[in-house]
Amino acid sequence: MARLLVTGGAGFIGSNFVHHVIAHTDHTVTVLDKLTYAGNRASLAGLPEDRVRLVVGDIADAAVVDPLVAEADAVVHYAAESHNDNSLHDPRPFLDTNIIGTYTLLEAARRHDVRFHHISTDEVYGDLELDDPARFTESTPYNPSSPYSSTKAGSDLLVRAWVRSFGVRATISNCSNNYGPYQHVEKFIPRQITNVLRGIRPKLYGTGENVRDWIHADDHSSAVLTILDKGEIGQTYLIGADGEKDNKTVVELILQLSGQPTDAYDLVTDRPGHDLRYAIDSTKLRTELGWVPTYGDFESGLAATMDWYRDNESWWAPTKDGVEAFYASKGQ
Ligand code: NAD
Ligand code: TDX
Repeated sequence: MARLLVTGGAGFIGSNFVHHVIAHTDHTVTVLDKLTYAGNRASLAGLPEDRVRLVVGDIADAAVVDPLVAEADAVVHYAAESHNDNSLHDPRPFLDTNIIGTYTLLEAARRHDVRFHHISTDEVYGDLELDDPARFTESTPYNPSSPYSSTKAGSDLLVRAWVRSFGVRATISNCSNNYGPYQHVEKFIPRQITNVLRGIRPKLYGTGENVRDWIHADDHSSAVLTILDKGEIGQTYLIGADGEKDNKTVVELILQLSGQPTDAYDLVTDRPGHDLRYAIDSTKLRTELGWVPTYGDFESGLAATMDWYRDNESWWAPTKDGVEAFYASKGQ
């Protein structure tokens, strides 16, 4: 049994991780979350109160962070400003949370010699051509494109420096695009699912050719637990489940599963600097630590996610109109 401090545990992937930990281990969890527009207490509803505690606070506030890190056996650091489109509109919160917040946590982990796992993204590697047979590996050079991905790259480099210079016991994982329950409706898959539920046509940026490598959030969680358990200090592990799909194919699948014509979508203004393709080679995690994903079939995982949004309208409805108004103001 371990005491985990999970930052950003009221967000999409963090809350999926907390549910996974409660279901599959006997660990206790303290969630540290600022409850920004992306955090939601309701994502932690139903979890046992004797095993999960929510502390509302900022990871960049050392006075809040220090005692929580001191009492933990391990920190699992999910908290971030996470949306590329927002980072193009207003980059400042990305620097404050992703850079200064990570620095603040690392200093506390260093002071109290606490095991640290840093959650990051494949976007730090930039993008690949559509016809490139290559996939990202742990040795691909960093080449981020957006304010979001550059601050995530910066946070990864801080973790590496704190390992090398100060002996912090840290690991890093860079994961591909996640889907599943509790994802904010600003993101691609929930935006299109809830559009269809509301009778709005799905919106594809540009030509819809861009490729993302989809993994179910629950598989991301099992990978992170595997790294916490067996990962080698100082190492980086890429997490992916061989789920490459272009955006048009995903929208057509959502429409088909909803019983709608598969061409009932709109092409809208492209994202500036839009990364073309991401693809992960997760051989290291699979061969060295023995991790395997369980959601092999994207279509059934997507159908289950669509059911979740249909059954949980009260979770997403309060944010939907504001998100659509923001996109409409940008022609998206
Ligand atoms: P999210 O935006 O859904 O959740 C982020 C959470 O962090 C929210 O609960 C928010 O309230 C909290 N938060 C933000 N700023 C904070 C601060 N200063 N102090 C405390 N809490 C704060 O994000 P997500 O999609 O769940 O992503 C979680 C992590 O996973 C991020 O580090 C992201 O870079 C990484 N990641 C995401 C994906 C993906 O597909 N979404 C893929 C790979 C990696
Ligand atoms: O309405 C849309 N239409 C559209 O075509 C939206 C919101 C997005 N898109 C496209 C842009 C991307 O090619 O869909 C793809 C996925 O977009 P997002 O959900 O915004 O994800 P992405 O930019 O790929 O980043 C995600 O994966 C990596 C997460 O948001 C990041 O936090 C993570 O690091």
